[in-house]
Parts: sequence; structure tokens; C-alpha cells
Amino acid sequence: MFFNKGNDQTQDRVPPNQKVTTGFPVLHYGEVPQYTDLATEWSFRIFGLVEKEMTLSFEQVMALPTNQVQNDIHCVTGWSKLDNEWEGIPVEEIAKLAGIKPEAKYVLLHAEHGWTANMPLEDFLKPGNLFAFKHNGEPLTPDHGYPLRFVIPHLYFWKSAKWVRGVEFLEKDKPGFWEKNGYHMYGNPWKSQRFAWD
Ligand SMILES: Nc1nc2c(c(=O)[nH]1)N[C@H]1C(S)=C(S)[C@@H](COP(=O)(O)O)O[C@H]1N2
Ligand SMILES: [Mo]
Repeated sequence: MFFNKGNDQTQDRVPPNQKVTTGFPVLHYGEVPQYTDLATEWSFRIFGLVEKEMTLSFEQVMALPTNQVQNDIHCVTGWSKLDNEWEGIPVEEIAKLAGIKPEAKYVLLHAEHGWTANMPLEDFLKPGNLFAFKHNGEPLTPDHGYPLRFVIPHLYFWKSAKWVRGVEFLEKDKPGFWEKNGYHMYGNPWKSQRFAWD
């Protein structure tokens, strides 16, 4: 989806105060979940303001249509990683499945160990966002969110929940894990919306 890949426009792709890294840093709070049997230890819940609440098995999630996208990611701690390739289930598929009610205006992603991240519904639904199971052609490693992580590249990367286990649709915005701990409710990297007061 990028038309400026690899040319002198690279600078335009890096938000203020970010440094490009070619590595793939690992960043999270808490323990990396270890699964031995996804069929019994894992499920994905779609709930809140939807026509039909549901809990999907790993098999059911993996049977949904998939897509590949390429994007840049920006961590609030100052690193950006360009040209990531992700494969996963587009947000549209999740939306179609459950039917989002018109009252829904916000989304709260739920990850393993009760970790959460919030965002406006409009941002959640942006084409290109997906629930990813592959990065650069390889299955996600446990550190990077195996078996499934969210990817929303236009906000700081902390909104991209690793080990995601559900999505809740809400009428009012509700702070997630980092947002309760002083981070910005929206988190636009191009406006340096790092902390609540930015
Ligand atoms: N479940 C969960 N997801 C999370 C986090 C976390 O602590 N828990 N940290 C976020 C932050 S701050 C960043 S920068 C990215 C890092 O993803 P990576 O480790 O794959 O680079 O994951 C995000 N997703
Ligand atoms: Mo981050």
C-alpha cells in the first residue's frame, strides 16, 4: 500500500522524535503467555454493543478470510520499524460477523492477563487494520503475540494488543491498561500524543 517505499521519502514516514530500527524490539508488561493446546486454552470473544455476541475457537478464527498488509509501526518509547508485512484477519471480517450496533463508538481490546487497549471505533475499523498471525512471512513468535495480535499502525504501537483474546464494543471511551497509567487516550504518533497531557 506504500508508494514511497525505499526512496528519499523515508523521512516523511517517521514521526517526530522517532528513530528507525531494523530490529524488532519486544515490549510489554507482564509474562509471555505459553500455550500448549490452543483448542482448549484459547478463544476469541466478540462482545458488547453487537447484534450477536460470540466466542470463537482458534479454528473458527483461522477459518475467516485473511489479508496481507504492509505498514510502518511506531512505539511510544521512540522506535519505528518500517515496511512490516502482516498477515491476518481484517477488522471488517470481525465487524461483519458480529454486526456492530449503531450506538457503538469505541472499542476496548482484551488481551491475555486482563491487559486492555482502547480506541475509537472509527480508528479500529480503518482498512488495513488486522488481527495478525504472521509477521514478515513467519508465524508470530510468543514474544510478539502468538497466536494472534492486533495491528493498528496509525496509532502508537501500544494500541496493537499482543495475545489478543477479544474485542468489546462500547458507547463511551474506557481507558485501557497504559491509558490508566498515564498514556494518551488516542495516541497519534504524528502529534506525539504520548501522555495524557500531550
Ligand atoms: N497484551 C499486550 N499487548 C501489548 C503490550 C502489552 O504490554 N501487553 N505492549 C504494547 C506496546 S507498548 C508495544 S510497543 C507493542 C510491542 O510489540 P512487539 O513486542 O511485538 O514489538 O506491543 C503492544 N501490545
Ligand atoms: Mo510501546
